[in-house]
Amino acid sequence: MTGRTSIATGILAATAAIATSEGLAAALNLRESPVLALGQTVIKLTPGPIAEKIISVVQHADKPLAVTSVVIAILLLGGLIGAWWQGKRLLAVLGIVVLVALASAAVLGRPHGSAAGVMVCVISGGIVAVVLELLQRDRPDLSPDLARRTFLRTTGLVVLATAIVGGASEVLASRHRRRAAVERVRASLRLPTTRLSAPSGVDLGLKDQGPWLTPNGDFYRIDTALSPPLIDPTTWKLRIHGMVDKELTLTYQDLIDRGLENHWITICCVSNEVGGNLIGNTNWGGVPIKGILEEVGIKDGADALLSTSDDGWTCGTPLAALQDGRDAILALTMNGEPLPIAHGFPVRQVVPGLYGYVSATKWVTEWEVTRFADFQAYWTRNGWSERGPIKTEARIDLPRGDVQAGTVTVAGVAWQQHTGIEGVEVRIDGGDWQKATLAKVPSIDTWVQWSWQWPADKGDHTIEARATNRKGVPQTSAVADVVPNGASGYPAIQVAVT
Ligand SMILES: Nc1nc2c(c(=O)[nH]1)N[C@H]1C(S)=C(S)[C@@H](COP(=O)(O)O)O[C@H]1N2
Ligand SMILES: [Mo]
Repeated sequence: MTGRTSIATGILAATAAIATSEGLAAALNLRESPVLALGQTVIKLTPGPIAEKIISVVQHADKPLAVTSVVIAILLLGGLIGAWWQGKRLLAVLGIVVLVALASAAVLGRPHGSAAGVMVCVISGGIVAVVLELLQRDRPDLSPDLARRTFLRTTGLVVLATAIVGGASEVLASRHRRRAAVERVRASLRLPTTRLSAPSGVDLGLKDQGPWLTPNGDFYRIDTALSPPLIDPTTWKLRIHGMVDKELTLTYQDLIDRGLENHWITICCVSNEVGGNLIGNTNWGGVPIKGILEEVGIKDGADALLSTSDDGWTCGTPLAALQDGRDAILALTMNGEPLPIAHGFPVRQVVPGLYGYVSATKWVTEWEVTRFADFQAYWTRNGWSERGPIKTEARIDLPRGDVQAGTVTVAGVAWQQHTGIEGVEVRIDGGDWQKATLAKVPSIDTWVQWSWQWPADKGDHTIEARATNRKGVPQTSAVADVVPNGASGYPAIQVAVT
């Protein structure tokens, strides 16, 4: 067998092992296959600034990218194992052991990892050996021609079996069934909430500018979940413990019984570049967090709420922001409907004035009242700041593309949730700042749309904007990267006027 053929058989053996592991994971109803668990581990171990660069380049393809890189790594290792199988058996076996060990560690490191998952890894490792033995076995008893045909037939059978098992496992994967079941429950919920329409005057109604009220389907999504947690609200619980006078466990019905408040709140990601669109505004229906904290009683010295999601993501929120009376809520609804699964169904946190990574835990299941000195949350461990108050920012949405000389509408949004925006100014080619007109807002917790009529001359021009908050402080011109606590600097666009 040539070196190239033995590498190819190794890649095929690895493919068969992946198909087997996916098939077993589906048959055993595992929450996650080993490949998914490995992908999650890659996401978790990627250092923050690197993760940030990757997200900024590949945008929402970050999740497929994590899975693809895991699959490619497994196939490469498979190729090596195939090359070693005949001459360096010990190395080849060691390669399989390493693969099984890494996959098992990834499975066990996940919140719902189990012994069954490890068994799937072991069996799949065995498949690599079985396939290599089948395909690379020496057949001195056969004529070269017959040996070749036998090899091709066996290879064909392995490919076929791999395709069938892989295809079936994708169809049968338990997450599809569980997702359908959770979607059915979600659709049947009748929550005591009203669908608010945007208050009058908030939307300038300009063509090509996004609406003030972001539709759920257009709302940005940021999280570390390769496949979102699928939670039945009837079994959902929030366990509250730590530095509290009395522990408390809340059910979905408990929250409904407390009554849902609706609040307009804009949420924003710390990874939003200047001018970026990782920001959205909607009305959230939920239960005030402040009252729940009062009920459990906070012990002296506590300054943080460490929240954990069903998928093991963690978030540290300053208690002060949850107790100072702002509309921090445990949200059940988004724009009048139960939270979409991707946005945290059944329950998530929403806190005006803080970036999502320190406040907006989706699929939340556990609260520990504690001290910042005693823990590090997911993104803090990865290089982001411990606390993430939102910076004053403006974004320019219009004009899009080149325009004709004359009066041109320049427009955008500006925000600093829970401080509010007092004014926005625009300047052309570094000239004087000109006051833009602001639309209305229902509170200081949302973004505000702004516009300015520009008498545009022919030529290439740079448009910049800056917002000033309601404390009278203009946004900084200092350019900062999104790491460690959010981007800053004036948004700018280049326009050719013809
Ligand atoms: N469970 C969980 N919650 C999470 C995250 C996550 O990765 N996992 N990401 C946070 C971040 S960084 C942001 S910006 C917001 C985004 O919420 P959205 O996807 O509903 O827009 O969710 C927050 N809540
Ligand atoms: Mo974020």
